[in-house]
Amino acid sequence: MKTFPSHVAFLGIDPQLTFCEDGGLAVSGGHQIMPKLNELRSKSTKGYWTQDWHPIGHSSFASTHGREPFTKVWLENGQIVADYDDNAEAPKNAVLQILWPDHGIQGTEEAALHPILHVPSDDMILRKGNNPNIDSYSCVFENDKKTQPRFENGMTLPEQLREDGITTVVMGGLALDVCVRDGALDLKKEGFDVVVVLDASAAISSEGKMAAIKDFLNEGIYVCYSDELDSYFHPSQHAPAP
Ligand code: VGL
Ligand code: ZN
Repeated sequence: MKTFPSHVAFLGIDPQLTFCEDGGLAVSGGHQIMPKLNELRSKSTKGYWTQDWHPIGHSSFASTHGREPFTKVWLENGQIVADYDDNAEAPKNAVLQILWPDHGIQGTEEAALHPILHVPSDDMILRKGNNPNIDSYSCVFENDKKTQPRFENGMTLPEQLREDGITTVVMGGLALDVCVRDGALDLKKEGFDVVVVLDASAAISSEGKMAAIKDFLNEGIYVCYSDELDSYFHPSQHAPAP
């Protein structure tokens, strides 16, 4: 097995039971990506993970507002100020929120990283979604696009990656069309090379998956399957072009 060069790190996004079949916010195909994440992790010297980590009654939960899951609303300081309407202007200072079923509740069994994952003890885990009033999809910015999730040591993910000499991130996880998408786009904006591995990710919807891939390609993010990574990182072993 070939390993990644030392400037390349593995990043696993929210690979939690809560996003797998039978979890609070079940993504179909969730369990099946876990062996792929193990394989990618084993190819990298450095590993980073994120964990969706919400308090009970989080403002992103439909139940908090007595609403149906998957409705779209405008939130201000965690309170609904309007329903989302395709034709209406965005209320000032409000953040668009899809209301989710309860998921990723701090300390619950289903919020833990998936039990089949091999997570070396010095890997770093970034918990996000702690603030009851702000949802947090990306591993770089919360959904207000201002505040940043931080490791226990106080560092943001881009700061930690730079300190660790990482320039390229190979990522996968759940959900491809929400947290993987937003994290990949923000890491690219921060100047990292980003590779999203499709067979190590699963999406909430197929429309969302296609839209995310379109965004990745527009922004210069690489999209591939796990069996393509060896030739990507070790191009000298490519067959010569015809
Ligand atoms: C996620 C919706 C809500 C994710 C987290 O990890 O993709 N999606 N919270
Ligand atoms: Zn969440």
